[in-house]
Amino acid sequence: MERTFLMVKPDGVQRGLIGEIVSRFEKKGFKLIAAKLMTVSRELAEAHYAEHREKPFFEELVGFITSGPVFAMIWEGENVISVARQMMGKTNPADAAPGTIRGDYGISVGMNIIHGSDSPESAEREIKLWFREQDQISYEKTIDRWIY
Ligand code: RTP
Ligand code: MG
Repeated sequence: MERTFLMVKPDGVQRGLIGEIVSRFEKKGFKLIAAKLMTVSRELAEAHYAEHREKPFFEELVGFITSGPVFAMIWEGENVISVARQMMGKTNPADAAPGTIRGDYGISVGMNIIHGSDSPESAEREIKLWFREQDQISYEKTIDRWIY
């Protein structure tokens, strides 16, 4: 079963959106594998956003993600990587459809509430970067037979 890395960014935590965001993925039928509230070091932020190192917004991005606690999560389910991206909406909340997380709660591209892995390769890399193996919980949910 596929897994993805999702993170409520500092703006989402400050605005009290952790519960709302967790609730959306729970209700969809995905399974929570790991979660933690944490502050992000500059080192971790730079590693996480390494693909954007040369971009003009890199400093702003690292500054933002280290500016307050984030809520990091691993979620599991069929096609969870692409479906979670759809549930998040487009990167710029101005382009994100109503009904998506960024479409419903975001205004600016710099503070767009949530991060989600954009491919299987990113998901594997990010899960390893953010969580230890022993903090990822494998368990049965009996409701799964009503989902799959
Ligand atoms: P994320 O990685 O945070 O989940 O967002 P994403 O895949 O939708 O977008 P990505 O292209 O990976 O960009 C990472 C974050 O950089 C900020 N950004 N700012 N000022 C700008 O033009 C600009 N472009 C991107 C956004 O906060 C985006 O989430
Ligand atoms: Mg991205």
